Amino acid sequence: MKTFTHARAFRAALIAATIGGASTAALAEIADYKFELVDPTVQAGPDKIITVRLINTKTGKPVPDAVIFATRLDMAPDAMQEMATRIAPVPGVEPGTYKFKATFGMAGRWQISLGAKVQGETGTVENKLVITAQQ
Ligand SMILES: [Cu+2]
Repeated sequence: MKTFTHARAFRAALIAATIGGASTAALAEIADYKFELVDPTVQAGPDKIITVRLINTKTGKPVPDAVIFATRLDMAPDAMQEMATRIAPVPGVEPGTYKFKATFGMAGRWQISLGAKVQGETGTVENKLVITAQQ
């Protein structure tokens, strides 16, 4: 991977994020929920844990007991969409936080695609978050 490639990919990712944000906002009934990374960085290597929190942005509170699914983890932010890795849920301890295990085979930026069904709400929360794997 060359720095030049990464700079170009970064601009493409920004454009994609803007488009993605606009379509998410259109789903009014579920738009008050979002995912955030507890730690935006992770060590590159096998069996690393990603922790995300599902937040109700109106109350600022974490949302427990949601049905969470992670659909994809790949290096799209660094122009390597084809470099995807398997992602598996692992039990969380804190209510409102959700954990996944994945192997980060390469340092750089990875995009995790997340979905959630929230009790009492129709629709699906869909977010893409970027996590940086460090050497
Ligand atoms: Cu890569």
